[in-house]
Amino acid sequence: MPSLPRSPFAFLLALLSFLAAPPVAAEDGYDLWLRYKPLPAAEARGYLKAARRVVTGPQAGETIAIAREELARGIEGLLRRAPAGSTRLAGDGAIVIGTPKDSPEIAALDLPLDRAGAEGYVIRSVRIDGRRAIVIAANEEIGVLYGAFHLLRLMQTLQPLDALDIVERPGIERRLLNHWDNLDRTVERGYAGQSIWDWHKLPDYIDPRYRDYARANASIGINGTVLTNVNADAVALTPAYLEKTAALADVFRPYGVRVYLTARFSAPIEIGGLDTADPLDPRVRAWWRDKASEIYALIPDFGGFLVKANSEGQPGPQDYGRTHADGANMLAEALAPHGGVVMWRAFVYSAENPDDRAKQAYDEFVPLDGAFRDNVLVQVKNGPIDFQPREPFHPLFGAMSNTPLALELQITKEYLGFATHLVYLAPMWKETLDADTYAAGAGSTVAKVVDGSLHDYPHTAIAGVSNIGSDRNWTGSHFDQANWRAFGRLAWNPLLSPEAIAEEWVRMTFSNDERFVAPVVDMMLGSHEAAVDYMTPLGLHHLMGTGHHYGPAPWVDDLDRPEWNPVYYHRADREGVGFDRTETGSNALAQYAPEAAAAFAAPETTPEEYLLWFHRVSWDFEMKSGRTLWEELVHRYTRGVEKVAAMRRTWAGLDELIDAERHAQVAAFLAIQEKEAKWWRDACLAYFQAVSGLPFPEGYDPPARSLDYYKSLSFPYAPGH
Ligand code: GCV
Repeated sequence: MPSLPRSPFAFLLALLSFLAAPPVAAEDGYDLWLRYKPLPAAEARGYLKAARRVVTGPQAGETIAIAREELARGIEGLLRRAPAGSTRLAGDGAIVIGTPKDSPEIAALDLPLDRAGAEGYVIRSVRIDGRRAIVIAANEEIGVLYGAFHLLRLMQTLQPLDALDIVERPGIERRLLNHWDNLDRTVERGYAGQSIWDWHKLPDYIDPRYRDYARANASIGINGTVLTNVNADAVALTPAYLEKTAALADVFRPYGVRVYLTARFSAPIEIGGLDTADPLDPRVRAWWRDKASEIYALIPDFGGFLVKANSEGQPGPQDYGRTHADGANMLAEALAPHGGVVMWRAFVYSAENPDDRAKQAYDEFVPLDGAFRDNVLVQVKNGPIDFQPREPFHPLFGAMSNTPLALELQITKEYLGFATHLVYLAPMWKETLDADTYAAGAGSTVAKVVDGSLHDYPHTAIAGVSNIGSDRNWTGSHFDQANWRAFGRLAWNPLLSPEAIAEEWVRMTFSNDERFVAPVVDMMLGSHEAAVDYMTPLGLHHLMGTGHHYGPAPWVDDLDRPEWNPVYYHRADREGVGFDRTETGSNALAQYAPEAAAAFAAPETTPEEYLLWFHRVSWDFEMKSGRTLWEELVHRYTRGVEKVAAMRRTWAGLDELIDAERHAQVAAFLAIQEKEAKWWRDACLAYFQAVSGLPFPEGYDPPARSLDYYKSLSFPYAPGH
């Protein structure tokens, strides 16, 4: 217990200092990274010299007005100064914002706006009529808003504001969230409450959250959102629902966020009264053309359709003996006159096809390369199976030089511990973006395929399956906000480092206190590898519980479709474990360019994190550590649990540096994560031990419970399913 000061004077001093430094106020996470809490006094004073007033031109439109308000809000919060808005310069310290069309000051400056494109911006320290100012200039209003958020980020993260000389433009044209939100407000693979779209009350009630959602997205450069689940409902395309979508589009428009919808392929039958959805039937084509016109009459900047077809039970062109290209092109033709695009998903695999599931998308789509209309993008998940904790990059990225490929990432953590596990996903996404496809020689990274620089695509896109819901903190956990932000930041610039993104997020979301920033960034950077260790180390994959994907179930072998069973993926038996995808097995390896495949060709030279993805090896296979494969498996599972325990300890020691409310929730979630990491470890090792018949290596605790116990657990109400 702390000792009380002895003299009354000392007591008074202690009391005064306590009152002068009130505890950090509780926060519920609603403000995300846009908190604008007061900066330390010295920095705030310095910034006020450079940024005390916002100046807009006389013709400024709605988006510039939003940028002005945002800057004003930032200055007021961060610098504790009510900023004077103005259309005139008056002394030093103005932030002059606008485009050459609406701001005479900006038009008169010689700025490199040709390098900023339609959505980019220039931020510069300048002198105007002898007065020191900062300009945020862009070709279009949305660039001004993006630039305003950039300037605020500099202040929020305590960067210098003198001598600014920044030119930014996004690397990818369409940076989209994909909501897997259903019209009844359930969210497929959603762990943050209900859907934020309150369809029933739309279009008459506009929840203020919609604007905050658009604002948050604009702050990280996300410029589109697919509102509905890819397991689509045709009702979303009925007139009543299009009106609702139009109401959302109206809210999002000034923030540069366009709406898209998923198109159910059988909609012409379900809501159109036709008896077919055959893409070559003229009546079907006419129906989609009319539907597109109806949509654009309500939403002139509608982005287009996202389609899941002939996949996991969804209808599609193959129901009529047609190809994916036939289906996509029909929709593309309907959207083309209005400027819309089709994003056609390559996530296909079939129960009737006995070949390795990992090969099926490539086999179906590569023969169609070049057969798609200009306004079609084929949307490909990062890996060939399904958002596993670790997958090698999808071979389609190296094989479709004549078709724009969009990259689909999953922000929601379906296979990575739902909302309660702290797993920062940027390092995983970077592995895909940086992977070399060798499509056009060395250096043909997935990032260069996706951003169009390798094949000069007419359109480029990247999609993140949203983790947003109605929870007060938006994403179900405070740390999952970092994944939303990281997706936006990488979509804007795929070259950014996970570390830089984590650091700015920590500073903006929690604190600039170095005692907090460094350990938390470290925790985040190690968190993905920790999850891989305690869930699916060494290239194992799809060991999750049936349907809901919560927790371990490597023993499942009785589901209808072979590839729904974990045993299909790990193939463990007395002799060994792993999926042989070399030429002695499924030969999925042949779908990669020879230079890329070479890295995975032999078990001895394959990076160990992909070993069991590509190879089946015996339990006594010697690993780089000198351990046998079995010992290494035990080691990695154990290491994963230890890493989570270490994250917990780190976090516990940071309690005085941030508000108690958020600290407590993160601490509680880390406790859940540690418990579940242990469960993963014990259940998987109990199973693999039973299969291999090997003794538990010395120095490692055996599983806490019997294999039968782990098998008996059931989760009928796990969320998101
Ligand atoms: C939207 C996985 C998920 C499904 C999801 C599907 C897809 O299979 O478990 O919930 O469905 O991927 O991406 O279409």
